[in-house]
Amino acid sequence: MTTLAAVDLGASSGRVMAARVVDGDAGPRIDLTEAARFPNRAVPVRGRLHWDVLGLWAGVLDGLRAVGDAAAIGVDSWAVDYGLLDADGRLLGNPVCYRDARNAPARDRLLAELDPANLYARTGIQHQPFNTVFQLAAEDPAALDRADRLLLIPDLIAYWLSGATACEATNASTTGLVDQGTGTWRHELCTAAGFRADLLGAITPTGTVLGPILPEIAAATGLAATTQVIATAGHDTAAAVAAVPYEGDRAAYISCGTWSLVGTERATPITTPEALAAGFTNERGADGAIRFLRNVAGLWLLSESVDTWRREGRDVVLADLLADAAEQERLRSVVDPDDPRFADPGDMPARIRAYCAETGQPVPETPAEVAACVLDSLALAHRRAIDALEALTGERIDTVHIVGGGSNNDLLCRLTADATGRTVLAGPDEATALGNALVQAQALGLVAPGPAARRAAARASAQPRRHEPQGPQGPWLQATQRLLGRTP
Ligand code: LRH
Repeated sequence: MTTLAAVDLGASSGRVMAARVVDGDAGPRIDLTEAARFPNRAVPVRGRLHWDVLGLWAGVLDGLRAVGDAAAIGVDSWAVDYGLLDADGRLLGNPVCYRDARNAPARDRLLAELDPANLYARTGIQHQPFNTVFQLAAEDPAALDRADRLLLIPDLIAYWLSGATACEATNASTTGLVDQGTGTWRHELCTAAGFRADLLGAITPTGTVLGPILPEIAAATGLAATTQVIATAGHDTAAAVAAVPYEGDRAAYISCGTWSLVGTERATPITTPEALAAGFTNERGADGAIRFLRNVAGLWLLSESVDTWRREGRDVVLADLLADAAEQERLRSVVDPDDPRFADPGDMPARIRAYCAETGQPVPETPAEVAACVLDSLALAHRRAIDALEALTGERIDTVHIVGGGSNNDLLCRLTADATGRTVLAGPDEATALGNALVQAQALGLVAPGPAARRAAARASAQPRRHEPQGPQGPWLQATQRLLGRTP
């Protein structure tokens, strides 16, 4: 039995999982146990939202100490964000959070210069304000002058662990700077965004063994000096998609947490004007396949609501809130979770109420009413994305795999089954850590190469829960039309 450490950093928490590769009857599988979990949140300082990356680093070291013994370590995190290093490898300030307000004007400026449809055809990446290319266009020029190297968050942690600078491929694809055909940097986009292309190193294939941990890390964690650091699928969504336990064809995934990433995997990208208009992106998967998906603002709306209520001094217990939300009248009022007003941190219940008032719907007052509105709306947004997926790919979808933390939310899974009229298979909840570990296991030869062997190991590691759709489709269809017709 070999133990691997999967470091998974999310927007609201980080964790270090001990992943044991076990040879079972159904072939190799991975048993996960949590070694450490620590909170994460964006911190506003002088009008800018930052990540406390050193706090996360301390959590990673604590977690590795708790794992105690590991053959290898892989790190994944949310996409697009980065740290800048000087020529001595020192971090030039706290990374800025992708939700910072600086990005949208920079995006609009760059899109006015670069034809949006043409940019989409080149990179395959949807024009989200937080794409690294737009963040860099908004970056302080003095910091860019002083910088010698840019590292995306998982690559930064891997650098601190190993001393090796990498730029792992799945996460690199989210920057909006990579050519979707060749998989290499498009230097003219660096110039357009106003930074030197040599800040970016060569793109590192997913699964590359970067080298052993530094002696100081071995001393700090008690891990053996031979512990290898592996460039696993560094984009958390790519790691989660790598662990979807598909049972057959015609399946889509929803990697559900802060975001709901709704998509399928394909051999080729779709960069038509229709795909651009429908909000779809073409990111790279662990095996180089395309993750054709749409970002839906996910449980962020609920977690920000809960934070607001707690700040107001209310004692909110999530399980009770969800039980109460399940009892509410369905589809009483719905919002478009992707409305830009919900993107920034803040008083989400007030924004939801304002949206409902502006669109002439009943205004949800109690936490249970707000939670019901959010979950109905998310289920509807899932439906909208799945319908668009079918239309854009021309392929039917019968089954929807919900993986990630949101797969533990039975109400959301049930509502998604009802709203989409499709079977929902829920779990694994730790799909990201599982995918992270599976890619490491393949790099070490513990699981055979290729997607088929990895999927078999994912299936052997997880037993999804099945939700069949209940009730008529009519109300969901009408609510979808109502939502689209009433978007303020
Ligand atoms: C989910 C995620 C998503 C990105 C967003 C910035 O954690 O990585 O895939 O679009 O964060």
